[in-house]
Amino acid sequence: MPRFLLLLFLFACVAGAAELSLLYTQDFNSSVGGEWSSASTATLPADASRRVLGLFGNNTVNLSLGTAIPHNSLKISFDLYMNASTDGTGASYPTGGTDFSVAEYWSLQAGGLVLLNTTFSSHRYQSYPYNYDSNNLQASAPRTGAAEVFSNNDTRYRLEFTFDHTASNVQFAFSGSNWQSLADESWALDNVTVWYEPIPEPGTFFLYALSLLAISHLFFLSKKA
Ligand SMILES: [Ca+2]
Ligand SMILES: [Ca+2]
Repeated sequence: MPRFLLLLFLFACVAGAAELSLLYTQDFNSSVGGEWSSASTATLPADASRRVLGLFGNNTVNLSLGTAIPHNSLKISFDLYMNASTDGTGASYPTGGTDFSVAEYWSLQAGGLVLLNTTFSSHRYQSYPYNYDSNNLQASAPRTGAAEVFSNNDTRYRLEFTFDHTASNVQFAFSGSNWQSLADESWALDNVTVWYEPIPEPGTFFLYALSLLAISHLFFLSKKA
C-alpha cells in the first residue's frame, strides 16, 4: 500500500475512535413516545406541511432518556420554532424603550445543567445567541441567528449543545416562562437528535496507541527519505 494511503487509513482509524453514536432521534411526524412529558403535536403555523411538538408557551416539556452505555459526553441538536409575536427582552427595536412585562424567557437544561437561558423575538431586541442578561437588553436584533425566517417573521433556530455526561439517564427540560397566550406567541420543537460519545474499549485504546506509533514511525521514515 502506498505510504500516503496507509497514513490516511491510520488517521481514519484514530479519528473514528472519537466518533459519536446515535442515541435518539424524533421528527414528531407520527406518534410521540412516553419519553416526552407532552405528546401534543401540531402543524407549524408558518408551514402547515411541518408537524412539530407544540405549540407551547409557559410550559416545561421534558425528554427522559436512558444512557446506560458508558459514555463521556452527550450532544443534542434540534429545531426550535418561534411563532407569532415573540417579544424577546422587552426592549423595542430599533428605538429602545423597554416593556419588561412582555419579556419572555426560553431555556434548556440537561439534568439541572443550564445549556441555554435566553430570549427570542420576531420584532424586539432579543438575547440569543447570548444568554439573557438584564444589563444588556439590546444584545441582539430581532431574529438574529435564525436558520430560517418565514415571510411573517416567524423563525426556526437550529440549536446544538455538547456537554460532559456519564450518568445512566438524562432528562432534558425545554422551558418557556412569562409567555403570553398561545394565540399571541408560541414555541415548538422538531427534529430532536441526541448522540453519546462512547468510552473507547481497552482494545480501541490499544489500536489508537498503535496507530499513533505507526504514524510517527512513517513520518520519521519519510523525513529520512
Ligand atoms: Ca416534524
Ligand atoms: Ca407577544
